[in-house]
Amino acid sequence: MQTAKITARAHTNIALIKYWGKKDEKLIIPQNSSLSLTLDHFYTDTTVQFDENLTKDHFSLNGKDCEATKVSAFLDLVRQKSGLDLPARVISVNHVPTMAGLASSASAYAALALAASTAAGLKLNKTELSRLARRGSGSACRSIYGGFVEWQKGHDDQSSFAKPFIEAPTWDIKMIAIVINAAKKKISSRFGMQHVVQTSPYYPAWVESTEQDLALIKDAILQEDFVKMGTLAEKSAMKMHALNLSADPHFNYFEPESLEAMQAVEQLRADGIACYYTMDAGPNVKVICQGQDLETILAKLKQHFRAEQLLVSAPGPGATLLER
Ligand code: 2P0
Repeated sequence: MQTAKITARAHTNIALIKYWGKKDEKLIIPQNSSLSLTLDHFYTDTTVQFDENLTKDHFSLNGKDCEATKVSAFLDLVRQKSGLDLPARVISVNHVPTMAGLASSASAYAALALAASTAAGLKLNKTELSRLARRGSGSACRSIYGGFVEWQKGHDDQSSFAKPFIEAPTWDIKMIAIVINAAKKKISSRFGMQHVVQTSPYYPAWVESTEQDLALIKDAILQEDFVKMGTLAEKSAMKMHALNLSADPHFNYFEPESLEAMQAVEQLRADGIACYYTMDAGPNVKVICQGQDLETILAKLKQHFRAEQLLVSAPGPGATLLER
């Protein structure tokens, strides 16, 4: 017996209010709610077929066979829910420029959740899909939706999922990813955030102040107040990185060029251009701006970085099934 072969596409997302720390490591319940923007430029296509002729799960990524342990653990959740106890073949392709280093577990697990649950015959609604994707990687629960998305932290498996905030923003927002180092990150998000929860004396202040930042950024987005939104996004990112600097032992994701990028953005701001930076668990800097300023900002950044290091994206859609 073979199930239908199902392909799903999901896009990555950039958090404007960051998720950094878990309450429950196994179920991936976060300490704080977060808010992101799904991006059109970076996505993953994943095909899943369950097949009784296989002896174990197979997983290929960008045409190469890979270790399937993590994918298998995720498929086990789908097998438990559906009662379909068969191995599967999973084929994933990341549509992210190879040098970008931006391939994200968010698009990967959102696409896998949709493709695997559909192939197994489960008809999950978006809330259920978001909860399932969360079990693979926290940020993946946000990639089920397009546009601005809020992950409401909840307190258990049932109550922790993402919700659309504004699914199809009419606002002309762009994000420039400055690729500084495409190598694999030194400290995984999973380890980094766990270490911070356990050792940073500032962690309780993060949780408390992030709730306020989240309420404020939602107001800013509703009012299409770009300056207010960007200011809050930059602040959330720097607070997250301050947690890493305050951990014991401390660590950070900055490289000299990350600081150079941040200074270039600050200089643009001093010159009257509204643009703000954010950074995740790696050295790449992402600049949020409005379409009207894109060319001016790119021209300035090209004084510091090669054109191939600058990748532009706009708000993108939620996870969807592809006809194959
Ligand atoms: C975020 N990041 O909100 C934060 C900001 C990176 C920095 O979510 O352990 O791959 O799988 O839940 O989701 C990246 O961490 O971590 C992330 P797990 P995940 O986007």
